[in-house]
Amino acid sequence: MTVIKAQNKEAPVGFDQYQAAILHGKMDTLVYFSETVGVKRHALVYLPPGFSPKKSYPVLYLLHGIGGDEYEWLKNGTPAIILDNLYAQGKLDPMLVVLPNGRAMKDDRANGNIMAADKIEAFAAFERDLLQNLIPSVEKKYPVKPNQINRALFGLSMGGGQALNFGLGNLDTFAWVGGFSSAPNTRIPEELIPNPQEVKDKLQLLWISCGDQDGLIQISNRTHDYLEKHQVPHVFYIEPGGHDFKVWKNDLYQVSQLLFKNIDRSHE
Ligand code: FER
Repeated sequence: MTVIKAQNKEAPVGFDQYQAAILHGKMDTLVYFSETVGVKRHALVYLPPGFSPKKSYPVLYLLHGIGGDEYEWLKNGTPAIILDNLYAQGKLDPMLVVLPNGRAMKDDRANGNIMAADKIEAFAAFERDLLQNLIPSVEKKYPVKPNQINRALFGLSMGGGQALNFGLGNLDTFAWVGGFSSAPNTRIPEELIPNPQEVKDKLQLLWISCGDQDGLIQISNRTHDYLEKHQVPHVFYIEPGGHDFKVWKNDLYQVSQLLFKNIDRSHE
């Protein structure tokens, strides 16, 4: 069982500070037609420094929370800065990062009552949009390595619940799965992981993290307890902090360095 202790593993000072003197990735916008919702939808895509259409890349799908949309990570989490800095230090395997809108409904803005039943349902409906509409559109527009081993699904809070539900529910589509401060939309462990052996066989990484002051920590604890009971290897990472972007930025810093590494690519 892999357990990372938080104390000496937090991101170093400056990890989220813009540095002019290094190479920078680019933010792109993907517009795709969603048959699931019946409208055009938008996702942001971070292309790593040195991106070339002649190469091909694995993809991290990174999901937002209940009060956010496809811009939430960009506005509050500075993912491009964090990743640019890690690339400059040679700490990442090149990947695309897709920031979708996880509220699969016609008006997908976080307006009005963000807890309204139709909006909560739209977070569940995003599973179909992701699998049937977004992923195929990403793989059509960008030079992307296909297959489960090259897809990661992570998210924060409501998006953490989605990442765990959809990732563990589609083990042939994603090999790297995790939730940051996952919300009550996370399935109960018995439904989330009905077949622990299959998770052991198919996943490269299962990540559960939460701030130690977060009111939702019980969700992560119960998932971890079940995984431990069934001896499913995973990272359980409890870090100082609450339900906020200080924690999620640190999570992105930690997780991105684990992704797509140590895989046998001899067959590609
Ligand atoms: C809830 C509390 C929090 C809930 C969702 C959240 C669906 C989500 C929080 C977030 O995304 O930050 O009871 O129910």
